[in-house]
Amino acid sequence: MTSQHCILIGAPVDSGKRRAGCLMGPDAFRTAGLAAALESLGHTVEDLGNLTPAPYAPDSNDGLVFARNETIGWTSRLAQAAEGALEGGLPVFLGGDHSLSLGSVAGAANYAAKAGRPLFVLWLDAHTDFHTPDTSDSGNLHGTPVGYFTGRNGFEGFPEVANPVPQENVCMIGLRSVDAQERLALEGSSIRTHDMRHIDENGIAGPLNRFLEQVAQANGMLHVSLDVDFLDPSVAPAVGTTVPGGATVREAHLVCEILHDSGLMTSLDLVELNPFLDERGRTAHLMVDLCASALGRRVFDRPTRSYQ
Ligand code: HAR
Ligand code: MN
Ligand code: MN
Ligand code: MN
Repeated sequence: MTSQHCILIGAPVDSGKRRAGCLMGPDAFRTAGLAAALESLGHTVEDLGNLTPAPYAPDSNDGLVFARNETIGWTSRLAQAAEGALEGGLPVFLGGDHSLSLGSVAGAANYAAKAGRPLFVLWLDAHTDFHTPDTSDSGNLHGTPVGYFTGRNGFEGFPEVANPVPQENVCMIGLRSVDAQERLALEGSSIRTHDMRHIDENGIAGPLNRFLEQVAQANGMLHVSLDVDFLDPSVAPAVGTTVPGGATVREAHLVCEILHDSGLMTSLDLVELNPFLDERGRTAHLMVDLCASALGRRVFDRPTRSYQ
């Protein structure tokens, strides 16, 4: 197994929605033993501690969009951090809510552009997060990262997206809560969407393997964004936006095991963990176990699949 240098980046972002608690996520991941789990797999681990947002104007919160300026501050700091960390290893962003991915993906895209490689994004989530600030009914910016990094209009005042991720490079798996405006926008897009019915009928490995073939053929970099609510709430209760009917523990591990075997993942977000809602740390531990699977934990060795 190839040893990697894992760079843990705490991103206690809590501005992406109104229910507080994701700011405790990074320390919950640490408490659940993330660094030790990765070291036990032979990787080196560097923990950069927790980031803070770039300076931002106070939010008045008198309009619909919640904590817009604070999220802008986080976006610029996280983009910088992602671009910098990719020089030295595999960044693992410890969220924080999903608005952190406005920055982590935009930064990864800047790095990929410098490296002359295309960036691909695997979005593991109950939600598509494809809103813009104009289309969102809730005004919660954790529902907008895919809209932002694919270059949709409506993000005035946010850092410019220098290298938008092409829609055909985005694959979503686990979907079961999509707003009308998102559905409309997705229908006119080339983003690949796999809802839970598709997974029920066909299994989760097929769509993932097809996407990974595409990444490999393009010599792409691959950012993986794992939202806690990808999982079924019965096994992962510590999230503010539970949606029944999510991925099982084994489906999620299989995704992570296949990701590891592909050797393609170059950065990872662990997002939306709200430790305030957890039951004795079980969600934090499950997310740590999934991260370990994505970095090579397995029961027995099996031949590595080739994507070339
Ligand atoms: N689509 C809804 C909204 O925009 C819910 C978004 C929830 N997003 C997350 N991350 N929890 O996926 O408000
Ligand atoms: Mn490995
Ligand atoms: Mn999400
Ligand atoms: Mn979600």
